[in-house]
Amino acid sequence: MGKISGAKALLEALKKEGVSIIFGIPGGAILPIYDELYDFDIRHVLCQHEQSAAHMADGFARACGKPGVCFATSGPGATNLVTGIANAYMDSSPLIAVTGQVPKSMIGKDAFQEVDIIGITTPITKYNFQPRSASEIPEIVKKAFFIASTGRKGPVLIDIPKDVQTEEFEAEFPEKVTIRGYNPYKKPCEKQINIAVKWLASAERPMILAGGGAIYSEASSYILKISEFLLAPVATSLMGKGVFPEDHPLSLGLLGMHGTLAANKLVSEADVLLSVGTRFSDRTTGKVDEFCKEAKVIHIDIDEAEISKNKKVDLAIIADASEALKAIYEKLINYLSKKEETPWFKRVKEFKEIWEGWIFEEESNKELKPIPILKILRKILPIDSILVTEVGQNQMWSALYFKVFKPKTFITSGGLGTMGFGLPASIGAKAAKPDVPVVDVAGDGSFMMTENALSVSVAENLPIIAVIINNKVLGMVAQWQRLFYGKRYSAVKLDRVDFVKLAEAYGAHGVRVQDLNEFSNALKECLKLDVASVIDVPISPEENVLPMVPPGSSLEKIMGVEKWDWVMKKG
Ligand SMILES: Cc1ncc(C[n+]2csc(CCOP(=O)(O)OP(=O)(O)O)c2C)c(N)n1
Repeated sequence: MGKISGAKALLEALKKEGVSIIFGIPGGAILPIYDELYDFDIRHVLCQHEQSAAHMADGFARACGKPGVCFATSGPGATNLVTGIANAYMDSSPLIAVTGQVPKSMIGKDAFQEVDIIGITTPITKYNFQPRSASEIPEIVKKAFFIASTGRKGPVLIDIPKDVQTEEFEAEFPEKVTIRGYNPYKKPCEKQINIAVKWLASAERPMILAGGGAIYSEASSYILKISEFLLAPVATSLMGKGVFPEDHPLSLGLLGMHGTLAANKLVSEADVLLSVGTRFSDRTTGKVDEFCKEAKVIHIDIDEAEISKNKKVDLAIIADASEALKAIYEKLINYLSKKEETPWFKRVKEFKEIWEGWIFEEESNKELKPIPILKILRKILPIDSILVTEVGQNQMWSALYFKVFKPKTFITSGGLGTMGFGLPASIGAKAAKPDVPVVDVAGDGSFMMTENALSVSVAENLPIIAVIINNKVLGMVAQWQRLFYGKRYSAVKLDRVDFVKLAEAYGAHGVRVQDLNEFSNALKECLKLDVASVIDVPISPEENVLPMVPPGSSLEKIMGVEKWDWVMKKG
């Protein structure tokens, strides 16, 4: 190939990894790379803030499974990426962040726009690199993609000093890399599979808990097979939403602080829990000492560090979830015959009927309220549409009441809970899946955190629909103040922005609706547009997300389900 610069080598290497889109903002320390980009056949999406660039790359990755790429300059550009990188790290999303750095000779001298981004991101990346010569770049890029997209996925940062970007070298691009001590392809151990099969086969009340790892490992089909074979109901963590079709008779929906009545109640009745790719976060387990006390817990995870970190488990299978479930299923079907109608399944049906009867009963009026808003969204959006959320009540209403049928069609900031994630992540998801509608369900507070990404959506022709469930407060904080702090509403009132005018200022379509009919019509209208749109949906600031398990309580202490006391006691 002859001599090329480090900058060009970076872009060539990214192309070889199949990168077709990059989200970023240029600046002095990354200018050689942007100069090369001028001649490159890679789409660059110019963002308004690096946090959004990282969330866009993250949203892209979650929608299509391939690593997303973002660029930033040194110093403030790099530090602005930090929230986005931490967000991707907490949710195991594959992300490649490339930052410019001051020249090598100036590192450590408090040079203009110098920051130790390697030091800063060490705890929030799966790995990070700083090439000291251009010749290292091809191998580093290959390694970065390998690390980001294998095993437990996650963000990798490459920080490139400016003089390394301009240095010329005789480039060679490796086809493959190996990394000492890093073996992401873990096969399930047969002995452990046998034990799991024995336990599951003899369980009277088996249950499956699936998390984000099950989505990343494409384990859906085996979860479905095992669930149907054993009549084992499936609950998911927030990150696992979509791995099991939520209209299935064995779907219990979300488990945890804002889980469904069925999932939270039945998990403590299960006698064997098969948990797949979930980290037993406190939001999922409630008080962990009380979580699923009666059951033998099997934990399948690719990351050994997760085993018994939060929940002490009885059997660990450290392996790719899909492979482990395939092995379990194939043994199970030789071991026993498919279960038909069990008392446990009857109980599942009973709980589900109560739950669905409540949330899906016809609304008697047209008032804008969270549940019917989510119901309308589900009714109108095609099945493949991607729903992204912000953080707060909007997120939990979506998780509870918007049924998802396919993996990768529900995108949310589960681990870090980053307000401002949704809008840029939805733009990234739209870039990954241009042919499906992408809707960001937002709270007014979250939306304002990265609202300038709307201009990116318009300028770059990546149209999304933002549905702002506008309660004019920091709703989830207000809910906690209402329920746990005696209604002392400290620092939660918003109502500062006209979102219709704001949308118009960015060149987007803006509309405010007054009732459910208007909302339906506005949504249908926006789906026909090829520009970003914002639907402002005013609701009462008093709405709560219920049911809810108070923080630190066991999952059985569900608030907001008093009318089903009788069924709770029966168990
Ligand atoms: C960046 C960030 N800052 C603060 C918080 C704490 N927080 C969690 S939910 C919430 C309120 C969210 O309000 P809004 O976006 O309006 O959504 P709502 O709860 O009203 O649906 C806040 C402030 C957070 N999660 N993220």
